[in-house]
Amino acid sequence: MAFDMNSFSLEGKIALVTGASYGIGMAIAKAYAAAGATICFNDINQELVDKGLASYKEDGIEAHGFVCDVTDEAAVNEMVATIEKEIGVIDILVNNAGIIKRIPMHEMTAEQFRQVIDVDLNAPFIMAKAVIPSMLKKGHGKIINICSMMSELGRETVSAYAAAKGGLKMLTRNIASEYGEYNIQCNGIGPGYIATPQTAPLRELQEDGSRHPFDQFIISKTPAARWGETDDLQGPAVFLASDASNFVNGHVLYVDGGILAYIGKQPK
Ligand code: NAP
Ligand code: GCO
Repeated sequence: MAFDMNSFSLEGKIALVTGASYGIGMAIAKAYAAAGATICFNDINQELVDKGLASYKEDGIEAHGFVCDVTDEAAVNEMVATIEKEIGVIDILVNNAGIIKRIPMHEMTAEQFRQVIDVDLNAPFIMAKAVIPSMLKKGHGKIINICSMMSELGRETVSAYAAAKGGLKMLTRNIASEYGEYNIQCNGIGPGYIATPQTAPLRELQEDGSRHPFDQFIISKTPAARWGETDDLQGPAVFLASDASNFVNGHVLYVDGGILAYIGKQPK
C-alpha cells in the first residue's frame, strides 16, 4: 500500500501538554500546533500561564491555558472536564510537568522525596486516569510520558527523580498493556541532557570563567558532543502523537544524542 505522509499530521486533534509554559513542554506543544493540533496546556500559576499564552500568541498559536496543579486530582478532573466541554475530547496527552531536587540521598527528607514522586509519577497517573475514559469512548488516544536518562541510569543526588522517572517508564508500559486493545497508545520520550532552566545550574560558568564540570562531563558522554535543544524533541513527539506510530506502544524513545549507546570518551 502507498505510504500516506498525512499519517504524521495532527490536523483536527486536541492535545493537552502539562507544564507547557516554557521549556520542553512548550517546544512539543508548538510542534503539535504546527502539525495541525489545537493546543491546551496548564501550569502551576497564572503568571506562568500568561507568559506561556503570550509566547504561543507570538508564534500565531491560539492556545488554551489553564492554571492547574497536576498533583491535585480534583483540579485535574475539573480541567479535563472543562476542556472536553468547551474544546473537545483530548486525543493526545503529554505528561511533561516535572520537578527535580538535587540533594544527596542521606540528606533528603522523606517529605522532599515524596514531593518529587508526587509530581513526576503520581501526577501522570492522575492525568492519564482523567483522560482515558473519553479516549475509550472515542476509540483512540495517545499518552506520552516525558521520562529521562534517569529512567535507565542513576547518579549522585537525584534518587527521588530517578525513582520517579524509572516508575514512569513502567507506568508507560502498563498503560500500553492495559489499554492497547482499545487503540490507546502510551509511549515515553526520554530526553537526554537538554538546555532548559531545569538544567541551568548544571551549566553555570565557574568563577574563573571555565565551564561547569558537569557541563564538560555531559559533552564527553554525548556522542553528539552537545547539550540537546528543546527543538530536538519536536519530531519524535509529533511521531508518537500521530497515526504514523499507531503500532508503537509501551516504548520509550530516547532522544539523547546517543548517551545511552555510548561508554563515554576516555580522559585525555
Ligand atoms: P521544567 O522546569 O521541569 O518544566 C516543567 C514545567 O512543569 C514548569 O513550567 C513547572 O513549573 C511545571 N510544573 C512543576 N510542577 C507542577 C505541578 N505540580 N503542576 C503543574 N505544573 C507543574 O523544565 P523542562 O526541563 O522543560 O522539563 C520538562 C520535563 O522534561 C520534566 O518532566 C523533566 O523532568 C523532563 N526532562 C527534562 C530534561 C532536561 O534536560 N531539561 C531531560 C529529561 C527529562 P515551575 O516553573 O513552577 O517549576
Ligand atoms: C540531572 C538532570 C537530569 C536531566 C534529565 C536527563 O540532574 O541529572 O537534571 O536528570 O534533567 O532528566 O534525562
